[in-house]
Amino acid sequence: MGGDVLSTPWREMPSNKTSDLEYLTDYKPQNSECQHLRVLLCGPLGGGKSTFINSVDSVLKGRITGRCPVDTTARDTFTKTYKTYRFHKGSPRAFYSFVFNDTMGIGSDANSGICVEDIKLAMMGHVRDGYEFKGKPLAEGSESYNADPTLNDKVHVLVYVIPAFFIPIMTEEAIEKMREVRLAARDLGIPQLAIVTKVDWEDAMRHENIKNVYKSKSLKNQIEDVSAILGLSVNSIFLVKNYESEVSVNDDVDALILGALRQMISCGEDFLDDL
Ligand SMILES: Nc1nc2c(ncn2[C@@H]2O[C@H](COP(=O)(O)OP(=O)(O)OP(=O)(O)O)[C@@H](O)[C@H]2O)c(=O)[nH]1
Ligand SMILES: [Mg+2]
Repeated sequence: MGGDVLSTPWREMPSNKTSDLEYLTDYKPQNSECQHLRVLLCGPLGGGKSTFINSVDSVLKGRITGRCPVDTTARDTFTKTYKTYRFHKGSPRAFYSFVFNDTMGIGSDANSGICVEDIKLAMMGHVRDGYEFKGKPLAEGSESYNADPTLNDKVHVLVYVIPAFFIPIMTEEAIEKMREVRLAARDLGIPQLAIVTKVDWEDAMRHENIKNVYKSKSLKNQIEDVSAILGLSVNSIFLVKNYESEVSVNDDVDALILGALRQMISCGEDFLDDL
């Protein structure tokens, strides 16, 4: 997993932490029917979806938190429940005006992981919080099925969470499932972005070198691979290192997370604004 580190970056490292934080703090959907913007995370099992939610919480709080349960044994699918995560702004009952939904991972064969139909139902706002994913899609008429979703319940931006070095080992079945999700999001008009996590798996990017991620040729290739598989433009794909074992936050890690987060919110806002 080694790779060349170029002397000049192929994309600027995000460096506007203060302005990104301000943007996120002040953000409110312009659309008056909507109280909060909803981001849906999906992607392969163990890709770092739940850890990304924790990372966002840590960046916003300025300290490491661990609200969303994650799998540290990396054996099997870990997230089994559909859940909305809000982020506290500091004072009681004050929340950021964006929320995240975590999903069960997409499996590498036909019978593992989330049913793609459930991702589609979630995008349309039909899945109620607390729903336990099963081997079959959520049935219309069941208790967890929201038959009459409001704009607040619907998803406003879809984010794929893909770990670095994953695309070459993806199975045909997993590619097909992602394709199905992509086409469903397209038909619903929902904007789509991706983050490539675990960039620290690239040997040259460990620890203090995270600031060099946008100089890594190998990580540039990762983004191009994700772009080819998901049909997203390379400028909608961002490199991220999640907080997975750290005890304190770090400026470079924060910058990557905040830069990606800001893009998610502004794309979702464009979608809401156009409705
Ligand atoms: N080194 C490193 N490890 C990470 C990163 N992001 C997540 N991990 C680890 O990857 C493992 C899986 O992370 P999760 O957040 O549970 O992944 P998930 O996508 O929610 O997985 P499912 O719920 O099973 O689909 C955990 O052990 C995390 O600590 C990262 O950026 N770098
Ligand atoms: Mg998870």
